[in-house]
Amino acid sequence: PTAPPPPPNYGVYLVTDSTPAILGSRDLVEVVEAALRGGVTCVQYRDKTGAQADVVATARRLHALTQRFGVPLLINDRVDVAVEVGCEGIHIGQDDMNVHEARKLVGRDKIIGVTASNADEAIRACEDGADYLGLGTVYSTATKKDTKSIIGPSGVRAILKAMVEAGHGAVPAVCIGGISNDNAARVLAQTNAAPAAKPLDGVAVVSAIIAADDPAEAARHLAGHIAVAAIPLVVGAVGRATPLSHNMTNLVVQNFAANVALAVGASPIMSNYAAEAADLAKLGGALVVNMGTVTPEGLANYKQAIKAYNDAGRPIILDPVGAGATAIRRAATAEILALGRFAVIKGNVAEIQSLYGVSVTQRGVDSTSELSIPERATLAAALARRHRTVVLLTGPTDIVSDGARTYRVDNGHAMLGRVTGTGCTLGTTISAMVAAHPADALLAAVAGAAVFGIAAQYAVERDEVRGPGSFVPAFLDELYSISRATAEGDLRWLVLAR
Ligand code: 3NM
Ligand code: MG
Repeated sequence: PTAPPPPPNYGVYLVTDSTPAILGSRDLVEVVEAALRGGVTCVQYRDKTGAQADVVATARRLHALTQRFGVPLLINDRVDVAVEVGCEGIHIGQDDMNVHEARKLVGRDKIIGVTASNADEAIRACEDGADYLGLGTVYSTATKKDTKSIIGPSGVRAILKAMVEAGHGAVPAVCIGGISNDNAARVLAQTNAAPAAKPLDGVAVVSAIIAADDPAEAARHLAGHIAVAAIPLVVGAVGRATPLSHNMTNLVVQNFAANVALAVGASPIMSNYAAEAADLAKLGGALVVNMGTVTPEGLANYKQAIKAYNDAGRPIILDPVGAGATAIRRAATAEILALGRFAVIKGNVAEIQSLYGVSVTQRGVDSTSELSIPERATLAAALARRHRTVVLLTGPTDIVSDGARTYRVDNGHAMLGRVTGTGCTLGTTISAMVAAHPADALLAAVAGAAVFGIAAQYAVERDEVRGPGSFVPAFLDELYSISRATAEGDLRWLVLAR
């Protein structure tokens, strides 16, 4: 089944600059390619002065590249170039063509972004049908000398608030101007600080990437800041929504999974009877299909529930426990993968390899593989691309990938492997995060994996924890208190490795 194309992701938004002062003597397309490898999610080609034929030629090369990465290409100002190249849209400033004129030229389906430096401009752009806004100038910058007002993070926040009050809270927004790897985390924290009306969807940069010695590494850093900034937003959304976490799971973990769901702020229901799924799918939650104990009856129930959640447009987390262990499980997972769409597929290396079609021998349902981290990242990204999903590949380092963006989360503790059901309850945790933050299942999964792993780290440090038995209650306590603190924006505990 083919999923609808994902909405544009403005998280790490690259604006290009071809001037020698910023690009140097490098080839723009090569620099953008490196940036895309590092995790850039949206590219705006900005060349105010180049000759039309040159700009069109470069735009075509950039478009071939961004299409390979599944990332939108927008053209700054030069609407005719966008129309000629057929790329995904345009970005216009207050001094450029107005939105109505531009819309007539590019058509309904293209993206139109608009720069705004105050609430009036932002609201007018939204009313005119802008698809997203660039808010700035945040800090003065050598990249654009004719900037009008320097508004800082507080100015960005005021515009976001005005957008929500005017009923345009759903229009994505990024900020621009002087954002660097040194200040991105602070800008995001200040802009999104509680009570934030609406968080930023990303940051737009020119020199932080184009002028960097290593554009891929610079993009990777920025992507890390975006992910860390998303964690309190995701966990806070769980706390506010108390989303249903519907678990179709195995006998061993039902109680533990329900307690984990409660600890992270979700509302668990453990129901393996799929006739209920159509009603439950209407409640705004997410479904966990955990194939820990596969039976013919169970498989029929999974299939019915998956259809119900897909029909309702609600996310499903697939946990193909022991996928490669037996012929029965291989066949069952193949059947399920062909049948439905999944927001996240979570598994250890052997399970993910099995789903990808690598023949593996798996002992029991425990993880045994020895793949290196780059090999794991490649595997996760490949499976994610094939099924248009997010893959969470668990291990001492968790890998989370949507095929374009790949994160590693190094939180966790070996004690998680000495207790049954921690993998399964991670699936439950992810279901809560994705239910509350469906717009970006990748960052929701990163947030879930990070919070889960950090709770384990904190639990083992407690005096009373002497082994697996005392670990479990301590882990639940930490998960509970970390989720609450995170929802309130307290990130002091957070150690997220990129
Ligand atoms: N537009 P850097 S500031 C292209 O405020 C652009 O609208 C801005 O470059 C605006 O990331 C800007 O190198 C340049 O500071 C941003
Ligand atoms: Mg402009």
